[in-house]
Amino acid sequence: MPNDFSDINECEDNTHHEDCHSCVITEGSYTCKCRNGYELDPITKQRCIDIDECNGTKGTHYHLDCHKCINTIGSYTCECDEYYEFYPNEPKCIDVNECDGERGVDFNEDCHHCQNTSPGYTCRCNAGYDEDNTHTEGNCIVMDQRIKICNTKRV
Ligand SMILES: [Ca+2]
Ligand SMILES: [Ca+2]
Repeated sequence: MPNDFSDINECEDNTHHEDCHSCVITEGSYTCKCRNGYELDPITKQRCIDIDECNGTKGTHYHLDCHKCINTIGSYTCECDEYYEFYPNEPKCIDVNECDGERGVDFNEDCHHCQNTSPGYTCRCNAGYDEDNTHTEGNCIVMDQRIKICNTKRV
């Protein structure tokens, strides 16, 4: 007698869903294993759908240092606050070291000794100057000429 309940192997026949990353045969059907950043569609269990990490909890589903989470297919990316930059190896924001940059471009031209802080930077000044570190971008100002101040800063 021939075997009546012919179990079609959707994985071998390539009839499984195209969004099924790794087809796994089950009794009478199939399910899928999904790559990182995807989860099994809870309804059909036969395809992989993107996880919206940004819908989850900061520090759990997306990085604690991700300022503004933006979902992408298979992953997510971040927008960073001012004075921070996106760290490409991990989806998070890191402080910009302005002091590594160019005087008058990345930090104030009048800042004598730039010290990186997070965020921004502070300045240590030569004798005869006041340190103005009331802003995120520190600066040195000639004593008693506080009007002159700041903002020879980057564009
Ligand atoms: Ca995603
Ligand atoms: Ca900084």
